[in-house]
Amino acid sequence: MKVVVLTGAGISAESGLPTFRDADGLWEGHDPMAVATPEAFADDPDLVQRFYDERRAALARVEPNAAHVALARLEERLGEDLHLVTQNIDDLHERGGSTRVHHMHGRLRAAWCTTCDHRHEWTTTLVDRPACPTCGHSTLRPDVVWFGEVPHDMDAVQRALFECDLFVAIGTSGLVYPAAAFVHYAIGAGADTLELNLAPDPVSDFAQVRQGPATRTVPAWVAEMLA
Ligand code: BJW
Repeated sequence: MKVVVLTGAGISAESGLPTFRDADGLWEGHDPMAVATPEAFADDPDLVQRFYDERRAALARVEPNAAHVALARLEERLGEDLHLVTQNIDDLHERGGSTRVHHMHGRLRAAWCTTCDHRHEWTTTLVDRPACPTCGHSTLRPDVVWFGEVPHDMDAVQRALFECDLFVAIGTSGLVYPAAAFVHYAIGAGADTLELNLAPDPVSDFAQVRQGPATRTVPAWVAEMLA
């Protein structure tokens, strides 16, 4: 069986990383969504760099949870028949044991040089304008996808969606495109669809919806898949 799993911020919430739209308030007086744009970066680069520097530091303090680990077990069983696509920029899937993850919105632990276009693994800060290890210019930004930018790996993800038998969305509000449209691609391909969410949208396009925290619903679903 070919399976595509899409994850969102909800899968990492129980590891201690805040979601976007459930977040209880503002970051330094700013809506996190308003900071995640190229316009915000052009207007106030220090503010945006600090936002990502703080999240990069927070990532070092958290651990993958039972939902990340369960998906790694599913990969062990399904191999290349599983495509794990995440909107998250954290690395909790990898630290939970997954080895093939499509990071469609980029990665927090990577920096992209807008001068020479090289990407570098990055675990420290960017607000202090470090030099790019390749070209020496101080033009590194977080290697993440903001509104209006093109998500990564879309050809591979779309191919997987058109071929899948089952599409599962975990912990995402389904408000941001193109990820929000994946369920429709999968339905068009004749796939079964399942949503796992703490508070699913009452009007859902998914054939089946299971409500609950990811650390409960994901291991339970994976156990069914492995049975
Ligand atoms: C739990 C839980 C628990 C909590 N257990 N569950 C008008 C119409 C249609 C589209 C557009 C439009 N105007 C503009 C667009 C396009 C735009 C867009 O979608 N805008 C919308 C606002 C409408 N999209 C883009 O610009 C994208 N690019 C694009 O479309 O390019 C064109 C193109 C596409 C394809 C091929 C070629 C070209 C880019 C979007 C980039 C989004 N970037 C961000 C920031 C990334 C960096 C960062 O992390 O800071 O990505 S925004 C933010 O939202 C982040 C997330 O990945 C993304 C999705 O959020 P997510 O994961 O769903 O989180 P939440 O907080 O919304 O939801 C959490 C969920 O978890 C909730 O449902 C909870 O219930 C649940 N939950 N605890 C289980 N314990």
